[in-house]
Amino acid sequence: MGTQPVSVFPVNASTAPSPAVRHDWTRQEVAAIYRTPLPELLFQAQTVHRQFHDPDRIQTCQLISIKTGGCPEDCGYCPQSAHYDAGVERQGLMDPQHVIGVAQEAAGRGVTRFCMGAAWRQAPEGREFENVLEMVRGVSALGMEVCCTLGMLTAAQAAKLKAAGLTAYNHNLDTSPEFYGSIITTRVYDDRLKTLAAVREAGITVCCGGILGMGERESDRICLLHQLASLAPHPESVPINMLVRVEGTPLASMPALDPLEMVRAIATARVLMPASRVRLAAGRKQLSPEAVTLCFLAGANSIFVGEKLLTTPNPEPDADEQLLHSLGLKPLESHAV
Ligand code: SAM
Ligand code: DTB
Ligand code: SF4
Repeated sequence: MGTQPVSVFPVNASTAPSPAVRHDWTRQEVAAIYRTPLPELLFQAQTVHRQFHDPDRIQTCQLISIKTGGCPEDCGYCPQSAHYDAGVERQGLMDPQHVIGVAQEAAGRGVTRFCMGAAWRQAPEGREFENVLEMVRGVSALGMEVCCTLGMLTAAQAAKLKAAGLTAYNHNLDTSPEFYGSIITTRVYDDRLKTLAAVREAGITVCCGGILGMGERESDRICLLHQLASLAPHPESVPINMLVRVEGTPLASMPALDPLEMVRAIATARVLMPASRVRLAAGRKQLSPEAVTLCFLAGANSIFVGEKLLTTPNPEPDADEQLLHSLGLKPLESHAV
């Protein structure tokens, strides 16, 4: 651990000019930020957070699994991979009107971003893709931010999604390039970067983050954050997931991650990518309200709400509402229209 706090920002937040958004962070700088003594790191993250975001607002997003299980990829963390038996019931692509109905109900509860996930290696062509476009058009018409995560995309598919009203595409780098091959063998890091480039090229905002707690080293977490912060522009949305350990997957018996690693990673993401929305994504059910609060202090300003993530449980909606209320935090209003 470094002992010198890294002074990336001036101390006085109220008089300091907004720091520039940088894409040229060095690995050493990222490591030094990540290893800053935690109170100082939280202070720096808060300082930046307040220059770019309203500290009282948390965006609430909702996920739906529009096509579940049977995925040909072998991602070691994922209950939807056909390579493992995690007891997930396979389900073909949902009916667009059903999905739009779920989004409408979520919008009624103040949810402003709706994310549709599919267990595909790559987005299909033909009827199924047309149905996804219909879902995107329907959710977009509700005035919500619309996100999809469908696996790899071609440039032509990205353009069609954009034309249908897609505002964001989720495609995670998950971990460092070095550790990637220990978790997934059916695709390479570069495939992910290519899809991210196609999304960017189409004018869709990028949602890209990773998973902590898969047995990676601290240096892998630092390297993931460095990769994300080197994307230019930065991903507008950065989901930081804590591994949900699902029985039947190769990572089911990983030791639990120290929640303070989530806090450090979020604070580092906030400092590196000051204008991005940092999402405390999967794993909240395994975190105490105090740990979640520290994640907010570290600069997380987005969460998934609703009973389920894609296939695994999320905290009860009542508990989430109570937590946000007790912290005095309010949901962010929609910016999609
Ligand atoms: N198949 C597409 C893909 O992989 O891009 C989209 C769906 S996939 C389930 C979306 C993301 O969920 C993955 O990239 C991964 O980061 C995250 N994820 C999947 N299983 C997880 C788990 N058990 N714990 C935490 N995050 C997980
Ligand atoms: C992201 O980074 N996390 C979400 C969303 N993007 C698609 C998915 C989390 C999935 C957790 C495991 C599950 O519920 O299947
Ligand atoms: Fe398939 Fe996505 Fe799960 Fe990997 S993370 S197995 S690509 S659904």
